[in-house]
Formats: sequence, C-alpha cells, structure tokens
Amino acid sequence: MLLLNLYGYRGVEFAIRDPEKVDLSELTPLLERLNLQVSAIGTGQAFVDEGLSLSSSDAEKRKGAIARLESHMKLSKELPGYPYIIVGLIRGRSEGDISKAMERLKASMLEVLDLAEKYDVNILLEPINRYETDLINTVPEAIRWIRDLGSKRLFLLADTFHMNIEERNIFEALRLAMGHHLLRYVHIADSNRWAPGYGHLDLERIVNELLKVGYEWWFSGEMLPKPSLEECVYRMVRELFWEES
Ligand code: LER
Ligand code: MN
Repeated sequence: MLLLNLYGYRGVEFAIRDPEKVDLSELTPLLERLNLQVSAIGTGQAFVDEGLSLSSSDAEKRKGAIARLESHMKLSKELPGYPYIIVGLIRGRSEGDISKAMERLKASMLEVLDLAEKYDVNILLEPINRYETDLINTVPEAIRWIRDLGSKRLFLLADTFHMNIEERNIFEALRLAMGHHLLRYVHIADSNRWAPGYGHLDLERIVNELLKVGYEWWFSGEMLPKPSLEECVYRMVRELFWEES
C-alpha cells in the first residue's frame, strides 16, 4: 500500500471473501496514515472459495451469498470513502439453464438492493467475460438488467479486460453506459490483464474519452501482477494520468 501513496493514488479497492476476518483496528489507522479512501469492495472470492452464489440452484448458497453481501455492506459503513460493493463473480454461473439462473439471480438481487437501501450503500454490477461466467457478459446486457431492476442503488462497473473480450466496440459501450448515467467505476487492465502498455488496448484513449464525456468517478487498476506489481502501480499512473509540466 505504501507504493499507492507514493504515486498519488487516492484510494484502494479490496477483494474481501469474508468481512468478519477484517481487522479494522489494524486497517483503519493504516488507511488514515496513507491518506487512502476505499473505493470499492470486491466480493467474488466468496463464490470462488465457498461457492456462495446469488444464482445458485441451492437455496442455502443463495441465502449465504445474500448474507455475505450484507456483511460486506456493514463493513463498507466502517471504511473511509463510502466504498461501493461489487457484484461480479458472486452472481455465480448458470449450472446449465441460463434463463432459470437469471430468474434466481434477479430474485436475489432484489433482496440485495433492499439491503443496499437499508444500509445506504451503492452496488456495482460488473459484466464479466464468458470464460468466467455465462451470466451477464456485456455492458449493454448489464444496462438492460440494471434498468429492469429499477433501483437507484445499482450502477455499472466496466472492466477493460472483460470489454476487450466481449464488446463489439469498447468506446460505444462506454458511451452507452454514460448516456444512461450508470457508469460509476472502471477497472483498468491491458488486453492481457498486464500493466497498461504491455498489451494492445489504447487505454489512454479510453480514459480520455470517458473524461471528455463527463466521467468523474473511480478508475481502479485491476491487473495480474505482471510484469511485476511495482510496474502495474507505476504504469497505471504513468501511462494514463501523468500530467507533463
Ligand atoms: C472482478 O472485478 C473481475 O474482473 C473478475 O474477472 C474476477 O475474476
Ligand atoms: Mn474487474
């Protein structure tokens, strides 16, 4: 985290499987000392490690996923920066019948959104590429879904790595999301999920076009630590946000 502070980052995003395991007495002073907000809390590890899924055919797993997200919401209230809660992989996979899974997902999401209202937190839905889930892969699909759920607590997270795989045109997808006033968060990685500059995406253009149409929320680097963690932290700033004097 020291590196983040060094390069002028304003916040940090945490992937948290189980908020019960977070020691706030250690974390809070550290964030304060480094002057970092928490931008968002990723929740997908609860699916990857424990199978908790909002769309599972197993009612216990669905209940577990909703309860876990409630616990993420409670944690969000304790952290600086009003962090969003990300619904990415915790929505699960279809187990074969996509329309049945989507019905279960919708019912779970309505409960999650009621909780979001109760705790006064905002949720981000992240379209994820087909190799990780078969439920909601593209930005236009996610927008339709968010509109259908009709909650003012639900926004869109667009991830350049997933968009590079799934979108017909990344710029059009982002303009569409901005036109719907739903885009609140962007995950940045190059096409291969390496540091900016190590793949073939024009990330500088993506960032600049978003700023041009009024995007004023978070850009969060979500990369594999390749070629190294230090290079990821540096390139995110150097390639995309460096102001030449
Ligand atoms: C989560 O933000 C994400 O992008 C997924 O690919 C996690 O595996
Ligand atoms: Mn992501």
